Amino acid sequence: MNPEQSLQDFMNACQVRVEAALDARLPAAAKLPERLHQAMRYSTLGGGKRLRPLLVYATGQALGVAPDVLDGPACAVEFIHVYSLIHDDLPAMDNDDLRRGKPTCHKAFDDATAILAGDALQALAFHVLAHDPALAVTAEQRIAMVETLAMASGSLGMVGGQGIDLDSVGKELDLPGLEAMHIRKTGALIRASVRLVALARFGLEEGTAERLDRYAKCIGLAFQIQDDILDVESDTQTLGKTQGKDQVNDKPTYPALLGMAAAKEKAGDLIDEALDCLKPLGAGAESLCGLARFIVQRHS
Ligand code: GRG
Repeated sequence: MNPEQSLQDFMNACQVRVEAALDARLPAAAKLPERLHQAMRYSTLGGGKRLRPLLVYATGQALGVAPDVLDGPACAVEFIHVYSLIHDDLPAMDNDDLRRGKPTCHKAFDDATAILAGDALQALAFHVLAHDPALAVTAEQRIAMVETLAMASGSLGMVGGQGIDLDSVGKELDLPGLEAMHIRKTGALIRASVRLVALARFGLEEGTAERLDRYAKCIGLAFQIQDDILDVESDTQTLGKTQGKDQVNDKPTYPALLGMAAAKEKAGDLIDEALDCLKPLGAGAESLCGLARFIVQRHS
């Protein structure tokens, strides 16, 4: 099997796995309040690359933590991600009609239901981490995992990055400013996806945890650079969301600041650095290596 094929197999298997795990953890559509639960299921199920859950399972593979232990953390990071997408698409934020190839939550339902669906998915993420019976860890580990996800999601993480983004409209962000925004907005949750598994692994040596954290930080930034590149070079159908919005909204991006060629080079350098971090982990880190490459090779 060539390495690309084995990555594709790994991704397919994890995507199927996490779809079932998400389905099982979401409230049934027929459960009161039905419309809210339908909206949560509509936005969560049947779409997206599932990059953050993939990182959870791939880190588990590298550290010898079994997938069934990790279904809860994989769902928790995806629930936070989906909540952020629902809220980001609202008229008060990015005002988008299309997400994952279908109408955004507030278009398919209404603004108020979309706000509630995002709120409830966020709460569900923490419920799953705090409660999931298959997550075989000590109470201390569980608390550390809840704390990690809370920090990554809140005003010092993802929401803080969105805050910087909102403040930056119509202003010139320089490269450090742009980086500070994306390290929080996109990077924090990607980093948490890897860190949650390091926390779930008993007796992990500090050096390995640090290398994994550096890997995650590099791919998080590379992911955002590629996102900016695709906003210029791809099309709405392939992306499953409206293409070209960064330029229309006059958003600071890596291609705008650095030029397209330098933006691609920077993304490539970050992936090289990420791959370097994984070298001491050996063959078990193959999927993490593959996901790093996938991040800059993806088309959507
Ligand atoms: C509004 C609470 C709140 C937070 C907003 C992360 C974020 C902060 C908003 C998401 C909007 C966005 C388009 C961010 C840019 C990068 C990004 C996270 C893209 C979407 O992630 P993918 O490509 O999406 O992993 P899929 O659909 O594949 O899961």
